[in-house]
Amino acid sequence: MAKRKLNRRQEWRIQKIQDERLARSKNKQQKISDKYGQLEADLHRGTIVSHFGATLDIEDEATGEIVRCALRQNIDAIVCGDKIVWQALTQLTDDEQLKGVITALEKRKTVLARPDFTGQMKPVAANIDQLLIVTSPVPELNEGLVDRYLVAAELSHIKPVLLLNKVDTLSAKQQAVLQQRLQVYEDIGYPIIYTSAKSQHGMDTLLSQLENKVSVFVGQSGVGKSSLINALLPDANIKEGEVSLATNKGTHTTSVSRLYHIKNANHQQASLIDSPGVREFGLWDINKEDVIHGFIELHDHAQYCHFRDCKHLNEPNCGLLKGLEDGTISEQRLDSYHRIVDSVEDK
Ligand SMILES: Nc1nc2c(ncn2[C@@H]2O[C@H](COP(=O)(O)OP(=O)(O)O)[C@@H](O)[C@H]2O)c(=O)[nH]1
Ligand SMILES: [Mg+2]
Ligand SMILES: [Zn+2]
Repeated sequence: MAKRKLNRRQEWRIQKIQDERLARSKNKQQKISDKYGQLEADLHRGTIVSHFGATLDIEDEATGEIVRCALRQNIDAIVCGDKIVWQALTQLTDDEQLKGVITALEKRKTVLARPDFTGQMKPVAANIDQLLIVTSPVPELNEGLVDRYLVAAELSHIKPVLLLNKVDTLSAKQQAVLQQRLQVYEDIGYPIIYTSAKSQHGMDTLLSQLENKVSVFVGQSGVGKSSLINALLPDANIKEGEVSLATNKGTHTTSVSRLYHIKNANHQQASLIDSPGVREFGLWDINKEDVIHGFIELHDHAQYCHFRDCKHLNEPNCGLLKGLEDGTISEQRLDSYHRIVDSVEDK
C-alpha cells in the first residue's frame, strides 16, 4: 500500500511539473536555447508515432509530417501515442535527421504500463481508446485469461473488445460451440468480432470497430495478433510467429514501438499501436479490492452486499451470491473473480 501511494504522489508531482512546463512553453514567445542549440519560438503539437531506443519520431498535428525529435532533459518515459509540444531547431546538428526537440508532454487520457526489469511500473503506450483482446481456437480460448485482460482494460479505463480469430479453421458446429462460450461476454455488453487473418473473414467489421480510435491488440502468443495487424497494414511487415519476449523483461527497453494509421474507403482513420511491451500488457500492480471494478456486472451487484468488506464467498445477504442464485451472474465469472483475487498479492 505504502509503495503505491508514493508512486501516485510521484506521478502527481511529475504531472504537475509537466503541466507547468507546458503552460510556460505555451506563453514563451522568444527563442529558447537548449543543449541541441537554438529552437524556433513556434510551438507545434504532435503525437509520438515511433519510439526506438532514444530515437523518437513525431507526427505533426497541423501538417501530418513525420519529424525526428530529440527529447528535452527532464521529460522521461515518453511513449507511443503521447501528445507532445515540439519546437524546430534553427540549425541542423551532427545528426542530420534530427529536426526538432520535444519540449513538453501533454496530460495522458489513458496509459498502458508494465513493470521494467527492476519491477518499476513503466508506461508502454498512451492515449489508447480500445483494447482488442484476441482469442483463437488454437491456442485454445482461455476465459480466465480473457477476464484478466478485461480487468486490466477496465482499470485502465480503456474500452475492451473481444475477437475470435482463425474462424477459417472451424466447422459451423465448432464455431457455434465457441460462440456459446463467448455468449457470457456478449451478455455483459462487450462487443465480439469473428475474424480470420487468413481468409479475411470479418475484416470489414474489425475495420469499422477501429475507426476514429487508437487501438492495441493483446492476447496469448500464437492467436494471430501479428497476422491481423499485417492483414490491416500490408506495408507494416510485422513478423508472424515471432518469439515472445515475456520471459526476458529487459529486452523491452530497446524494442520498437510504433503507431500506425489505417485509412479505409470512407477516409476514416484508425490508429494502431504495436510493440512487444504492448502485446504483453497484463494485470500488474493491482490490489485485491481493485479486482471487482474489472468485473463490471459483479460490481453492479456488490452494492447490495450487507457487509462492506464482503468477500462474496458465503456471507449472508451477499449481492453477488444472490445474483448467482437468480441467474443474473454467471458462475464462471464469479469463480474467475475469486481466482484473480487469490492470485493478486496484497501490497
Ligand atoms: N488458419 C489461420 N491461421 C492463422 C490466422 N491468423 C494467424 N494464423 C497463424 O497462427 C500463427 C501465429 O500467428 P501470429 O500472427 O504470429 O500470432 P501472434 O503471436 O498473436 O502475433 C501463425 O502461424 C499464423 O500464420 C488465421 O486467421 N487463420
Ligand atoms: Mg506476434
Ligand atoms: Zn458480497
